[in-house]
Amino acid sequence: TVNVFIDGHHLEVPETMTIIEAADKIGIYIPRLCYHPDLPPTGNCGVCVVEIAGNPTPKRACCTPVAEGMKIVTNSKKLRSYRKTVVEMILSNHDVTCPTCPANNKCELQSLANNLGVDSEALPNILVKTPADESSLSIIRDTNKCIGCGRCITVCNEVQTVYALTFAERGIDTHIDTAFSQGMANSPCVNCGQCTVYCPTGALHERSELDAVWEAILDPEKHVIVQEAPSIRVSLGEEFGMPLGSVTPKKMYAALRKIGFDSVMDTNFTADLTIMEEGTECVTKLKAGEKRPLITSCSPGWIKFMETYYPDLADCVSTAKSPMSMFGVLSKTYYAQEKGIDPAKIVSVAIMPCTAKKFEARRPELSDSGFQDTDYVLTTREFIRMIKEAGIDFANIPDEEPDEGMSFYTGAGTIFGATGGVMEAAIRSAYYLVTGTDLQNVDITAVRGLEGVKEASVDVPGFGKVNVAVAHGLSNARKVLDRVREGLATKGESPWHFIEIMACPGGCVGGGGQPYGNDIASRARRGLALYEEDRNLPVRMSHHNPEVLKVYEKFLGEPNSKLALKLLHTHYFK
Ligand code: HC1
Repeated sequence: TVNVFIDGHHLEVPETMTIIEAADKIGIYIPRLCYHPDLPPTGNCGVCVVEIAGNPTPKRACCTPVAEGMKIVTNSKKLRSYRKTVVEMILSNHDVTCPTCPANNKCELQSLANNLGVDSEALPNILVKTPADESSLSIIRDTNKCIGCGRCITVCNEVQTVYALTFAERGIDTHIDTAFSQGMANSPCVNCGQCTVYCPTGALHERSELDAVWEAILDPEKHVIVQEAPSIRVSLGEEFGMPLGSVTPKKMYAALRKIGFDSVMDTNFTADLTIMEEGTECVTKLKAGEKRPLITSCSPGWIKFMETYYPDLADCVSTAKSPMSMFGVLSKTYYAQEKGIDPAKIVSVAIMPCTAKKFEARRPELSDSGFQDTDYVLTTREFIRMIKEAGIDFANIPDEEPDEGMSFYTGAGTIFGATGGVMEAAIRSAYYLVTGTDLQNVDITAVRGLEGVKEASVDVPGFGKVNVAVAHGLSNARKVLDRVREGLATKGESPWHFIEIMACPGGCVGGGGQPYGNDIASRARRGLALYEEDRNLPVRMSHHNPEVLKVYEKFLGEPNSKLALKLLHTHYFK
């Protein structure tokens, strides 16, 4: 450790720390723009400059390590003037249309300019506007709002190892771009949207489908059914003044009904159904002594990543559709039939923490109902806008129940939203499917938490050890997949029987469509909230979900039946 003095405060910190980390540790906030504590620093913007005794020029706190005896000043006339100049230069080349920007009130540049007293009206604006990249079904990249901080590049290349974005050209012409300016849709982008999470401005955001959903709701000819992903219920409260990690499914249903959806159901129901289908597929493979692993299929960012970087493992991916897509197809078949509604009049809307779900919904494979199974996907952020637009006081809206039919869920369904949750839910039911008895302790804690790769071995009587692995964030997925490849090549078998992969760090609670301020600490808190809900639910295993059993009884027959395979399974091959 070393002794440093920040604004006169003495502290002892590891010598590997940077000045900004040391200051954060004692609650001294150094203004910053390109720096984010979740990401390695790039030192691009120069806002976080500090004065160090004995150094004639200020240093960037994000990439200057502490040293023994260092005396640091974080706030002085000179520093305020430097910071203001940097922000003024950025703003004079920025599309300053804040009131209508998707990041309004959440924009880090906006709040920094405000804090520093920058008068944007008085600045010359030299921006030469260029059209936004709207090629992607999920993500819009508006370079007029880009400040060149490089966070999107860092998260895309280092955390996700997707390599869709890069710095292009040199000197004053340097800018962020896709390879050969071909647009996001023609890049390796997997639509995970982590770039939209870490973008400090509105340069990267989801393609909004809000207007189309409002239009459907207001059309008396349409029957609009809505589903909400597991992680939504633990992410809404934070935007409405409730504590981070508040569990609010019943306020969510009430808000959806007030907005005007005709039928309010729940994705968690089809999460349970997914376990029945995927669990059955897994048990069949285990019994057959399959040497290749079964890998979960519900994260669309992961599916596209597989298609791009690991197509040789495509046959290992479960054929079960994601819970969202199972819901979509059932809404236009089972539900339409039960309610006597013409499926052509049904508009199926999904509220997801995920930008890649917008891409998934439009995959041509996912139209087994005879229509596009899921019509529109709104991110959590879009749903929040919708709640605000409708003037709903979310924190105080009285709780309501969902509609019946496709809404009952178990604890297993709700933990899908946290990394390891799908695996834990699957183990709870796979055990039952093999042994015919329920697990005594359903808490599979070895697969919980934010460790990048988690492994466990489960003893299944009559079968033996089942080895499982869980990876979240695509750089972690690579570690697992490379070992699978190696195992298959050298020993003819995978080290694990069953693998869960989620594209986003933390799982869906950290999805690319989650509320602004979606850092690792918030993801951890939301994940814990899902486990808390699981603990408090009366049913915790998918195979005991009464509505799921009813769908099998009335419509599908049994798991992996001919109809179930037709409607609930697919093959993702590029
Ligand atoms: Fe997810 Fe899933 S858990 S993929 O993370 O399997 O998006 O929350 O809805 O489909 O259920 C997302 C979350 C979500 C699906 C489920």
